[in-house]
Amino acid sequence: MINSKFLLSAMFAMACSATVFAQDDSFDLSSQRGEKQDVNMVPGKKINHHGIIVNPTPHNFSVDAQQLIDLSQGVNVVDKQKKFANDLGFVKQDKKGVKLTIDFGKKAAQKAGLKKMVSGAYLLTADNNGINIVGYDERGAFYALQTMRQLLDSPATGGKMPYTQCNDYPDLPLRGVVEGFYGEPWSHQVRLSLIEYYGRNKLNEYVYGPKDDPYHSSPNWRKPYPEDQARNIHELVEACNRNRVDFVWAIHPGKDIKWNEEDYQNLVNKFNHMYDLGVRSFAIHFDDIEGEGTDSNKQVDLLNRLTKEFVKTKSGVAPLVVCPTDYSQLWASPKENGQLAIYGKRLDPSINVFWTGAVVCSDLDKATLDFVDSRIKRPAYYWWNFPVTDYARHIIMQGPAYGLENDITDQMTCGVLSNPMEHGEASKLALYGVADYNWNVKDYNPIDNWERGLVDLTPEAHDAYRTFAIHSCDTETGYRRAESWETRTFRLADYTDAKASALKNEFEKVEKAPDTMERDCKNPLLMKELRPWLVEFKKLGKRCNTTLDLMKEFRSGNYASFWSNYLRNRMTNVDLTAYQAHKSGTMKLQPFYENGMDDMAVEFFHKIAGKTPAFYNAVGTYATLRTTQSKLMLDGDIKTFYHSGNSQNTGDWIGLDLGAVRPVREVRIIQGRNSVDDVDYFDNTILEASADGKTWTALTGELPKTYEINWKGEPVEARYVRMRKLQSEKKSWCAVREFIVNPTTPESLPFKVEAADVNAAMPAFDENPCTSFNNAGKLTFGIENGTVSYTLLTDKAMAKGNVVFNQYNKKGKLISSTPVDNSLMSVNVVKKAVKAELEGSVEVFEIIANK
Ligand code: 14T
Repeated sequence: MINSKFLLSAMFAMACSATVFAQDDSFDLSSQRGEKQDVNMVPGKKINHHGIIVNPTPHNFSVDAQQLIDLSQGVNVVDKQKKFANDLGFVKQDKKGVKLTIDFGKKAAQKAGLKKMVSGAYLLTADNNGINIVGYDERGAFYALQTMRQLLDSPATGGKMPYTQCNDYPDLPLRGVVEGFYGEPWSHQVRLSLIEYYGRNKLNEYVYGPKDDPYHSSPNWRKPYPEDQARNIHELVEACNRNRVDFVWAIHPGKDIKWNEEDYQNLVNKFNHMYDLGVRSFAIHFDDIEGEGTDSNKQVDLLNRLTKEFVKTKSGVAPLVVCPTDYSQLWASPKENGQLAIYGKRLDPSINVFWTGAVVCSDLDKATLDFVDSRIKRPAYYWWNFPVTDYARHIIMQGPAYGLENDITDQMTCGVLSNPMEHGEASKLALYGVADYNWNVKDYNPIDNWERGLVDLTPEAHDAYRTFAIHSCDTETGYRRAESWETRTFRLADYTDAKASALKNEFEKVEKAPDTMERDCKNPLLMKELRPWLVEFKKLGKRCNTTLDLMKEFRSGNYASFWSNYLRNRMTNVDLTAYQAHKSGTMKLQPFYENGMDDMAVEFFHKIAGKTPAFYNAVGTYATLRTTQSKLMLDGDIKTFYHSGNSQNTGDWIGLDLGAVRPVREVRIIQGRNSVDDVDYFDNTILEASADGKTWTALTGELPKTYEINWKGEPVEARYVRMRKLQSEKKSWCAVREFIVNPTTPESLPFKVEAADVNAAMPAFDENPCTSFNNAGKLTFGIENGTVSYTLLTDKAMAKGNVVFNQYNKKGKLISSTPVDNSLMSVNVVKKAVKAELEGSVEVFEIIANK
């Protein structure tokens, strides 16, 4: 059941990536697990348009850019039905100028030979007789003007009109946007800016349904809008009318609707109120609800009665639209008595029905349309949950709009609506693609569209915007999107100067892009939305760039300088928190940084200590274990967790590679997102160890329903430790908050440690150079026999005051005191010394005893 905001966002992250498994009746999303985490590549490639850019891509389009009509004298507009006076701002008008005739209507369209008699179709010709526009309807003629405007704006025409033949039409009748996300609804200003963008890109639907508008959803759907908001809605309707967009006002009453006369009247009253504000199209959203509101027959009764008593009696009202509760194949009942089949049998045929596809955020394919269409007995209205980010609000999706099959027809869907991000301006890039796809399904080329969209949106800064966008696409755990597909990163072991210099080039672009956009981008609304991400993006570029420099320095063997520079490239907690709120580069850039820094720390330790550090890597049957996400179970923080991103099966395992065969004496595992009632854990496991990764020794017996596994015993020589899932029915994902092998404790050390907080000081002795603690006063420890010197890894540059390394004899007398003046330094053990002490305020990474 959905009972908390946290659960909601965690759950739909998963519901956004799954193979299909239909459920019967319930809406228990916690049992609806996503499966697939594959990231499909972006199809298509950039093409040469020879300087003629029109979006959406027209059908039957030919332009001769060698023959240009000069419009500098102005055009003589013959607007036969006097509808376009406000749509011609892009040309100068002059009665003596080139003739531009505009007409529309079925008859005129037939006479002119339009290829398809559908709303929005038009013919645009330009030659020595002038410019001629014939629309199938007013909208079609308006679209012809959009095409003409784009031709004049195209680089190849220099503001002149090329000879043109364009017999164009939309493939899908309903194209547009549903403001249907959770989170801050768009501002009035952004909505107006978007509506104009719809018009320019031949989108004709704007469904208004922001989940967090209180007057859209429960319980306030019954109330009229306050005056100022009502005025704004009226303005939106007018803006839509100007742009030949249908404004559809949606209501979300299902959380508390009572199927009685009173609530029916409440709904009609609200619709009448909206009608008075100019609204002529209405939708009812029954998504994300449970209980009474989900009753399919009652939903149908309501919709059919409204059709009869409201839609058909008021003048000019368009047929209703509905979002069913079963809007996704993930839980839609496939049965005869399921919601979709009931709609199919009973719902008024004029009503369109939304559908999100195989899962909540899914690609569009024929298989899922077949599933829904055969049940609802009409072409579904595709609600595409892209680029919505309400389930991953730290992400801004700037990648290509892709995942839409090229052989979809209007017999399968009546159109595609995009549910965008709460960042409206930053969603335009995706909408540029949605508009193109809807209009011309077969020719849709996602990469090419994205390349054009970048230029269209930020003509003055498109290179910089491209650099930001290509590294800001994926969601990590939700609807997976290709990212950084032109960037080749590498691990330290594979370093070559050639690879490094290619990457350096890219990182420099990343570092510079934010400043370039600040300087050149002329869209303040867009900049306002992107800015928090741009700030983080620049820092990301810088630390990646420095990582390359560090690799070079490390390889040159200048370890002292390397270590002090390395320290400055670590992310502080403040850096981390800031990055986590506004992430980019999650697929390649940040992993390059994290892996690079880890690799160097490991190799560095090897070089200076002469042994393999206790730095462990996750291994196992899940692909996500090989990504940096698996570090969340190795970070010593029990609030964060690794999440498998795939369902569990008997035989699956999650483990650690200890880097070398070691005596394993203790293992601690904390499973689940919590240890009380979470479903995401192996509910039947066994703990095993192996020296070679092939033959495994059981450390425990069968462990049913055990969130926390604690094992301690006679040391076993092993390089790998794992928990393996034994027989059970559970199919959910698996979460692990911590996976600890051989924790360093005061008892596990062969010498005595004294400090204000002894446990907190353990990172100094854990043989892991990536962990540290902040020494405040004195850290004292016994000197083992045979120790000739100590290597100290600290952060001297950040130390407050003096730091000294003291040595004492048996009687407790101070016999040596050495100032610590470098972050990497070695101190010899003096004769008779039995105790050592580090004194001063300094971050300590490792104290290595050399024997
Ligand atoms: F109406 C639907 F088509 C739909 O997609 N509903 C919501 C939508 O408002 C939201 O923006 C979208 C993307 O997060 O997903 C739907 O909301 C969900 C989906 C879940 F799987 C809410 C909770 C879930 F667990």
